Amino acid sequence: MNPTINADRLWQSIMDIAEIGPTPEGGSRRLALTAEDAAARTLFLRWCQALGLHHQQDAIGNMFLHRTGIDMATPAVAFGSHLDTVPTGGRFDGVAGVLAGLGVIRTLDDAGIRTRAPLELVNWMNEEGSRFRPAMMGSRVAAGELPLDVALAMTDDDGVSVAQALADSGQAGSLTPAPRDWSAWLELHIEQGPVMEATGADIGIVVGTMHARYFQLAITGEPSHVGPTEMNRRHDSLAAAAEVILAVERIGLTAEPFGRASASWIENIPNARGNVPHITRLHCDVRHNSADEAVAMEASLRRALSDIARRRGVRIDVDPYATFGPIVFDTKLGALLRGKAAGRQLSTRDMIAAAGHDSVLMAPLVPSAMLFVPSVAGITHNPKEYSTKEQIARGTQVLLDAVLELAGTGAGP
Ligand code: HGY
Ligand code: MN
Ligand code: MN
Repeated sequence: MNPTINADRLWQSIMDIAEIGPTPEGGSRRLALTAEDAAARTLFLRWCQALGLHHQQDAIGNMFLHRTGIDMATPAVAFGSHLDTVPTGGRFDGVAGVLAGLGVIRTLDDAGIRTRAPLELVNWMNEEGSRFRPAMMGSRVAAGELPLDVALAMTDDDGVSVAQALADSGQAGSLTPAPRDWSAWLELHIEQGPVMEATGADIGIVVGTMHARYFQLAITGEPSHVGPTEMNRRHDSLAAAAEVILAVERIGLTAEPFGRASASWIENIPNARGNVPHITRLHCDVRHNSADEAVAMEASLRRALSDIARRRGVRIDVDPYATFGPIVFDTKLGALLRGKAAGRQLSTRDMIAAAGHDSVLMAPLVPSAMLFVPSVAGITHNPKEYSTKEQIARGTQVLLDAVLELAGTGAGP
């Protein structure tokens, strides 16, 4: 029988990380490469080095913690997730997957098990894309989907570049970002939706993801005075942005239940009383289970933008800067996870991920799969985000069982 995950220790490590960048409402705020993110990385690294794991870090800040196997020539079995959060983050998004991986390794150590293949635990840099776009930045660079120099030059709202933030936080590694020598990639993640709780599923087998299309919009009008300028002489970029935001929402509502669309970031210039705004920048994304439908949603968006621009005499520039998915995860790995869950008398449900995950970038490179644990009331990107100790431990146990099957065991040094 495989060793049993120490649920209390795993839960405590999640609570210890949650002490870093805590928010008053009980959540976590650790934007990528901030002091809080660096502090969480330091604590995580300390835990890993206490286990004798070998630390490598690449030039975009991805962390790789390597546990030797009996047969070093064999590609590693890899698993992990991300420690960065959104501004209104909870304590479990990403963290659960990184620390579940740590829990697997700690449990193997406790049991004196050396796997045949090496193991590799990963913390991906800037999965959220809240501070620096795009989301899944670290895994995109490692997968070769985003050039390193383009990522390094991206800036946050204060004009700080990724390169500068890496230097300031001490997170720039020496390794050139590149795909790693892995035989399989697994990611445990919270569901971030209500389906598993509503259907009583213990383990979500993520069989694929939505297709998402991200846009940076720039609306340019004309600065003028809020008093003397008659309404029909204005080219108000903020009023145009208001129409755009509602058009994005309407596109999402029309695409329900498998579509989503959100405008989530705004910058307004000069944002000054008395001044009709003349530059307003927005970030929005559309996503759908079907790639064709997501493309159709983009077409609707572009029609709406043209109409708004024409009626209001403003220019709207569209930067379609990133996408993700849709991908189908490895069916053999999915079957392995399903079988390991059944072996633990856990119920499973096949799921499609609506959120982005670093596994999306790994899937084309190496057999990849994800497993979900339930989110209480489906709440996420919210301080009230919650999964129970038992839910996370059950998922971690399935992860351990799958890792042992993939990596193999055997007597050894
Ligand atoms: O866009 C995304 O879904 C990412 O997880 N922030
Ligand atoms: Mn996440
Ligand atoms: Mn997230």
